[in-house]
Amino acid sequence: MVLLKDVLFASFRKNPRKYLRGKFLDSLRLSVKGGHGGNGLPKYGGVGGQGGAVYFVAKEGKSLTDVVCKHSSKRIVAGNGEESSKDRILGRRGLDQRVEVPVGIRVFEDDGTLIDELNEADKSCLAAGGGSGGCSGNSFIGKTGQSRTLRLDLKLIADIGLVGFPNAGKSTLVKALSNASPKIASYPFTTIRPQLGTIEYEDYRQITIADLPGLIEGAHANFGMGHTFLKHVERTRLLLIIVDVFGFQLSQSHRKRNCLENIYALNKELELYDRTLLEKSCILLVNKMDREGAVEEICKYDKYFNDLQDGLKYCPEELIPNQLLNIDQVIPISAKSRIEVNKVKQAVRQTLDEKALQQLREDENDSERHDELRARINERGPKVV
Ligand SMILES: Nc1nc2c(ncn2[C@@H]2O[C@H](COP(=O)(O)OP(=O)(O)O)[C@@H](O)[C@H]2O)c(=O)[nH]1
Ligand SMILES: [Mg+2]
Repeated sequence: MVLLKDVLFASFRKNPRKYLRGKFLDSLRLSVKGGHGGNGLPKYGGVGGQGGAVYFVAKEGKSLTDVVCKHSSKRIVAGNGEESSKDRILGRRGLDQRVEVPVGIRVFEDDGTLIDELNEADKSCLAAGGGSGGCSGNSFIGKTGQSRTLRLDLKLIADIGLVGFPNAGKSTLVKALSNASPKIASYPFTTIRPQLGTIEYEDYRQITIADLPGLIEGAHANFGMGHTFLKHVERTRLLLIIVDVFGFQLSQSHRKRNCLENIYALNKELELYDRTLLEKSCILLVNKMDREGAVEEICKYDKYFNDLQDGLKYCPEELIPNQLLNIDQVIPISAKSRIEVNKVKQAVRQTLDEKALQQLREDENDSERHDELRARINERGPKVV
């Protein structure tokens, strides 16, 4: 019998594939449950099968939207263990559920406790264990599986995070530098999801870059898309800050900001999101230098790019940050010129290589220091290996 209620619900229920198409998800709550252990058979000392477990497995090319499309109820339950029977004394283990998630996922419990990070392809984590099968130790009664609600949080893993206000030329640059094909238009907010591109070099070295859209002045107060995508900057090793040499005006009701003010505004937004982001190395790109009058415009401000402290005298009070960006290099460019884009390509590689070398030296020093310490302890007391 078909109830009216079912008909109504069916018509209201959205098709998850359809309504999620094109939507970028970077956080998802799921409830997971391990399978119930099968009961044992006391008469024959039979042991019930262990309940199946739920695992998250990181896979390249997967998105959280794929997870929702596959498990639209957002409840994932593994199979129950088989009961022990006369024909099969040892019950079979329940079927495991392996949920494929994107690389870069962090798994949290509902109370915010971090369970695991899946930063490499094929890495897996146990989301919910199965209940043990019934045996003599538990009166032959199978146990229930673990049940909990987990939050999956995605942070893209890219070497470089590209940060700038709308229309600065982020998408144009990512497209010119890499194999990504972001949308480009002369109106703000063309990119509403982060774009990942890979920069390839002749010696096959690859560097990934993330175009992080939607940042506007006042994002900390949740204007525009707020800081939605800034969390993806946390895991990058280098910040590329890009500004339009002619500045930016969000709308008629907003003040027009020149390019120096834009740098302070970006600085402020990064600081308000997470102060530690300002400790990252950063390269400043002043874009659209091919446009008429660009050279005159940049000459007004360029001495302050390398000395942001001095430029603060021109910074409107509401934009003054407490801590200034750590600018390594300033490159005036035109994202439309191949030669200049190539300069950026070489500069980012050089900076990243230098950072990697520095890290290596620090690690070596650390290990030398450990060796020294170990030797000194061994001289005094029991041997430490
Ligand atoms: N003249 C000139 N226009 C540019 C340059 N870079 C980007 N643009 C234009 O600026 C507009 C915004 O670029 P887009 O890459 O979509 O900016 P986004 O919002 O930061 O991603 C587009 O019309 C681009 O064609 C440049 O170097 N020179
Ligand atoms: Mg864009």
